[in-house]
Amino acid sequence: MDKIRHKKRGRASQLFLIRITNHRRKFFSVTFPTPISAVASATCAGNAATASISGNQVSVNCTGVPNAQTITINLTGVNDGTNVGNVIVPMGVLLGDVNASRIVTSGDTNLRKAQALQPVTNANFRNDINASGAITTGDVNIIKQNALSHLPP
Ligand SMILES: [Ca+2]
Repeated sequence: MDKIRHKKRGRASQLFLIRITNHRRKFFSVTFPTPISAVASATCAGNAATASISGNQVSVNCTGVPNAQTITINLTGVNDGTNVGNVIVPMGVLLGDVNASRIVTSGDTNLRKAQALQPVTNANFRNDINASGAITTGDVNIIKQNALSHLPP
């Protein structure tokens, strides 16, 4: 299950979404309503990150992301050619929460089992928790190890 969040920030007309595109690399992208020409800097959970721009999408490569916390992705100096501003995106990170329910339960185990041995795609990559490139019992073990861990309210 893909994790897509719609957030409204700043100007009422400004809408963007964040999507985890590749959790192996802690790689996130933020989509803006207009093409972006520059981003001055990026951080994830306070750690320096790299940002790359493709049209109206800014991809952020995060490192040192803590588990079971709501982290903040900060983009400073986001420039769309007309406006320059900073963008703050809060995002929950929870290892083993395959179904994005904000808590690790048997529901995550069941969803992972349904994807067992399927090829890892953009649609089911959340099930490959250990980033091995395959959906196996190793992923279930991580869910079990993190059972009942949850994001803060
Ligand atoms: Ca869950």
